Amino acid sequence: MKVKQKDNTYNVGGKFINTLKGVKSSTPPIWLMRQAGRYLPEYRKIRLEADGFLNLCYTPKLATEVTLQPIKRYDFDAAILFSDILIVPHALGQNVEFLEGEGPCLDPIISANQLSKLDLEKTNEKFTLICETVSRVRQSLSSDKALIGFCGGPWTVATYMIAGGSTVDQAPARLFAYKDPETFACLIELITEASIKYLSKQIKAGADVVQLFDSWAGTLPEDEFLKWVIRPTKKIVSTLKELHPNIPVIGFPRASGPKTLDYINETGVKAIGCDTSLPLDYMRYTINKESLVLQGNLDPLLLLVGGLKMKNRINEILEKMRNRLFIFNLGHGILPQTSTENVTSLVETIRSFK
Ligand code: 1CP
Repeated sequence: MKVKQKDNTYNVGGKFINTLKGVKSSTPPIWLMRQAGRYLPEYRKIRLEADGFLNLCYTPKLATEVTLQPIKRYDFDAAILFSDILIVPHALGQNVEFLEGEGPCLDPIISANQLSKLDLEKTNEKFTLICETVSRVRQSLSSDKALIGFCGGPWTVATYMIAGGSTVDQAPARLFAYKDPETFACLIELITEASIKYLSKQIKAGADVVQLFDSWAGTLPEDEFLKWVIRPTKKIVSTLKELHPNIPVIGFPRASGPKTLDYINETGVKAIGCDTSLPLDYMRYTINKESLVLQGNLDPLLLLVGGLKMKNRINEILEKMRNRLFIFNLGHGILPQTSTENVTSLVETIRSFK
């Protein structure tokens, strides 16, 4: 049970949850997007033992171990469930594979015919397996650490379902939405319903907070952004608020630039993940909403480079975010080539900031 203490702090989730509830601390809580993954030798070892990436996601014992690896090594303030945003299409019945060295490969949705074969009822079995990992992690994690559940934003998930994988700009979904908006709206609605069901199940299993990864949000012009990013996100956030009023939602509408303000004002997210391209002054002063928690936004390439250049930028970010509700993170996922020493140095730099 998450109980509010006399001093206004909370008993589960430590500094991370306290920040999300409006309690400031001397240095910000830290986690990194994609913190469990290929840059870690201990991850690569388990990944070799597991029979494929999806199998790793669906094996609670191994997925639990991988989720906890970055916490053991770096003492981050939050663990993020080890899974993937493409679990939702897979659970709905779409064929999804992760080919070695090539990334995701899906049987693309090219018309209403493929869409009609997907089924919300089918998701239970796979969602249950993933949520078994959530409850195992929560049991193993000390109470001062938070557990982040997640799924993809409906728009971003739809881009993969339609393109059948990664492309440079995920344009096939944009094209589909222009040509056949009715069918596209049905797809977005299905993903939205599945996401609500999935996140709610993660929360019941022990997730203390959830993040929506809308990595391709920035590709849309404003009208489309409203239809395919803001409205579905608003539905997810408002339904989760009704079902689980104490669970904060972090939105990450990557590369949305000035549309980030509409996203914040319309969706009701508690925290906003800022990507690398968002200026610090914009974060600190233009997003003028003191109750909103900011998260971000060190360039993952600077973490790769390390040394003084990285430290200087970290200090610049921390200085700008002084006295602001803030969670330290990267502006996008950690790169597989990143050295583990640079991550150690990042954590030390943040925790020794005065
Ligand atoms: O071979 C391997 O080991 C697979 C590499 C890998 C990993 C470690 C993939 C394939 N997914 C993941 C885990 C993952 N993915 C997590 C949990 C771990 C953590 O954060 O520590 C999360 C939150 C994701 C989210 C995810 N998957 C996003 C959103 C964030 C982002 O980076 O933009 C996206 C777009 C995906 C799709 C995906 N999964 C994997 C790949 C190679 C891709 C395609 C990425 C692309 O299009 O560039």
